Amino acid sequence: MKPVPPAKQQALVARLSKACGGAYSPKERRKYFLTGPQWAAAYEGHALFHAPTRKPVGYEDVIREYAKIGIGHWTTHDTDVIPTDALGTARQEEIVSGIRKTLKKHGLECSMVTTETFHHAVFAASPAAEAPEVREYAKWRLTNTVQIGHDLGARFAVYWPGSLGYQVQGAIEETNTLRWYADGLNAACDADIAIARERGRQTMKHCLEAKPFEPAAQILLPSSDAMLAFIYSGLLKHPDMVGLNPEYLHELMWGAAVRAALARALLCGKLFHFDINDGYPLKHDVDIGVGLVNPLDWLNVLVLLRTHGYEGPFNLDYKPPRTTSNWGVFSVSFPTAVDRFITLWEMAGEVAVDPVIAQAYEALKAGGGGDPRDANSLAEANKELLTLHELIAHRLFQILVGAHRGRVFAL
Ligand code: GCO
Ligand code: MN
Ligand code: MN
Repeated sequence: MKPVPPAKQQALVARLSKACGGAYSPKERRKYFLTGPQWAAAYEGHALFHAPTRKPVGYEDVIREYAKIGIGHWTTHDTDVIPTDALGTARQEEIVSGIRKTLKKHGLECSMVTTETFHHAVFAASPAAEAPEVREYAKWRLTNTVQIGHDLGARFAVYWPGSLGYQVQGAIEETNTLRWYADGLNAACDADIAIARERGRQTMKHCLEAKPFEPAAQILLPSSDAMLAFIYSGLLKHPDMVGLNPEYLHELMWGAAVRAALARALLCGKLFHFDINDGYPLKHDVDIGVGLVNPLDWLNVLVLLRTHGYEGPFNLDYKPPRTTSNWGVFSVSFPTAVDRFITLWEMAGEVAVDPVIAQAYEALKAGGGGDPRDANSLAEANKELLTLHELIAHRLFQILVGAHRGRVFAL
């Protein structure tokens, strides 16, 4: 094949993406509580070892393109849209009112706001630094974000304390740092209660997001489970207002079974929000689009969430790869991520009503009888039934590849 000239490349990608088929309509996509982060679409492809490969994109473009795709909700960090120096000034009000207008114009809602407490040099020693003035500043940032959230009608606030940790051991005293971090969250919840009362609105759901590695070398709250312990530690003034925003990849990164991590959050009533993406265990935070690495695991995750009636947001917190162009972000990356999610969600519905799986679970729960005081008799009584575990896994694979609907390969 001859080289494809740059002017013809978009048309080629568009033709091949059409050839993939299976795209849902924007109307169908809007039925799901899918939320699109400003920072995900605006990610320029940069990293420690990478120069940017894409041009900056502002909120107007992101919101307009999300609307076209059928992503009905938008999420943002404070500094994704407001320069640090403009926070709390009249410029903030102007920007927030511009965002409100743009959202309205395109029929989108802002569902979640989050505070950037990791990028700026002021947070070099985390938002819970030793210096009381830095902590005062962090509290102000968190409460300012809560106010922006109310201004934009958001129902969720997310906190990712990735800088809460250390590079060298002994430099900080962990119990102090955690207490100081709790003070910041308490200030955010208090501000929320006051603003909600004043404006006749509901308070927000405050969601903690864990990541086991990066950017601190050692992280004080590295997993969703650590955060549950923190919520119930007695340090929080309003533990009922605080829950979790697990991220699929962040649990997988430390080698967890993501589904089990989510199950523990569900049991505590703390699964408030969910960041969806994909990647590999024991690697850095590659933030790949949902379903591209672990579709079978994803199917299982969604079976669990459907079974338990999870109704919170699915936040598309991934990073379009550096090899995708600015045009490709909105024409390929986001629509295909959304469509894989919806397909997996539908498959999870099929798992829930699959007669093979239903009968297998029922039989397993009925058990094989036997004498409850006799280990050998119990083992014998259940021996053949337990083969169903592997059969269930095979059936899930069949549902993933469509074999349950008659899709066949050469037999
Ligand atoms: C990551 C994190 C972030 C957070 C975001 C919200 O992957 O590095 O998930 O994307 O979700 O900062 O606070
Ligand atoms: Mn991540
Ligand atoms: Mn995330």
